[in-house]
Amino acid sequence: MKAYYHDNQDDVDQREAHFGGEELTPEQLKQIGVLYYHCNDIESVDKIAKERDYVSRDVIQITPEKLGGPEAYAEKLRTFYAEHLHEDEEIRYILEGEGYFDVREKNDRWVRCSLETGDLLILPAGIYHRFTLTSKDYVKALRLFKEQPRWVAINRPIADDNPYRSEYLTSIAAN
Ligand code: KMT
Ligand code: NI
Repeated sequence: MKAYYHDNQDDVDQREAHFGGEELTPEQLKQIGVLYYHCNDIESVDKIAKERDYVSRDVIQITPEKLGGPEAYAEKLRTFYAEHLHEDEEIRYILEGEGYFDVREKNDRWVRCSLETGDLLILPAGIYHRFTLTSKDYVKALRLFKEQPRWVAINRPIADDNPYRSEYLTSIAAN
C-alpha cells in the first residue's frame, strides 16, 4: 500500500493515480484511525477479524458482469465514490486487482490509499471516505462486517450530525 495526498484534480478521471506529491506514513494514517496491514494468507486476515470481533464477510468482484450489468455497475461505482461514512468500522482485504480508498485527513484534505493484492485496510466508523477502481478497472475484495452482511453509506453532509461522526472526531482530536 501507498498513501499520499490527492492532487484534487477533479476534472481528471478518478481512476488515475492523482498523486499530489507527498506521501503519508503508516503513523500519520494511524493518527486519523486508519490502519493498514499486508496479509499474505487468509489466516492472517482471520486473526485480525477475530481480534476485532468480526462475525461475517462477503466477496465483492467489481465488474459489470458480477454487479448486474453495465448500468447497475456504473451506479454502484458512483455510490462508492460519493463521499460517505459508515456507523461501523470497515475492513477491506484485496484478493485480486487494485483499488483506491480516499479518506479525509484532519484538515479535510483527501488522502489516497492505493491498495493491491494482499493489502488490508481498516477504516474507523465515522470517517469520511470514498472508493474507486484504478485504471486497471478490476478488484476482487473481501468485505468484513461486525454484523450480518450490511453496507449502509451515509453521505456527506447529512452525516455531519451523526453521533458516530462526533465520536470519531473526538477519538482523533488528541493526535
Ligand atoms: C466502501 O465502503 O466504500 C466500499 O465498500 C467500497 C467497495 S469495497 C472494494
Ligand atoms: Ni464506505
